[in-house]
Amino acid sequence: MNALILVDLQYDFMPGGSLAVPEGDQVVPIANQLMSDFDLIVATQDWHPTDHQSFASQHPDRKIGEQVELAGLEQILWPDHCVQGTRGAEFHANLNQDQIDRIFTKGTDRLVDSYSGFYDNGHQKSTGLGEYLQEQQVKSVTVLGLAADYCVKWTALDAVKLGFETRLIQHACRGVNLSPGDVDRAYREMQNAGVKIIE
Ligand code: VGL
Ligand code: ZN
Repeated sequence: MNALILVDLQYDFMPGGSLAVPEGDQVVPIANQLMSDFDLIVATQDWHPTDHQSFASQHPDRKIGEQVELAGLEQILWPDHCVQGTRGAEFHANLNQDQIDRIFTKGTDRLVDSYSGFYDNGHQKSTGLGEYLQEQQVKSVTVLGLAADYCVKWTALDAVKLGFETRLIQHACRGVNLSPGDVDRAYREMQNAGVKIIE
């Protein structure tokens, strides 16, 4: 069995969203086209409470892009995004949601962020995605989505660690590039870890 993992194709990561990824919306039609090539389609959904501690708004003396310590980990502060139940947390309306077999939410614990679709950043709690893919006898996963230098990267790295043959569709990913070159570095890091980058 092979699975397609759609990472965070939500309005807040699209142009106009609160944590907009440049050209993020261009990924959606590519995701739709690829769906028919896979046995199983899963999606991750960033799903934060209003007071999530990755939000700069929760740290009055800090600004977006600065770092704090959260759950003993370095945490970049983001604008409020993907708040549970808001439009920004919804999947893009053009995404073929009928084809998605299961959705895994992440970032629900206010005290720890979760870039990977498999685990929180402290690797303490599973979202259930890994167990689900194993139950379904999935051997190979293909990852695409947003953002290439955060959630896509950590999802692909965890997929390799869990023993899945892991591919990434580069033209179906876009990144934040908080620092110039972050996206290119993310692709190199994934490749070095064993992710097969498909151009
Ligand atoms: C993401 C930053 C914060 C992502 C989610 O989906 O890449 N990035 N939350
Ligand atoms: Zn988030």
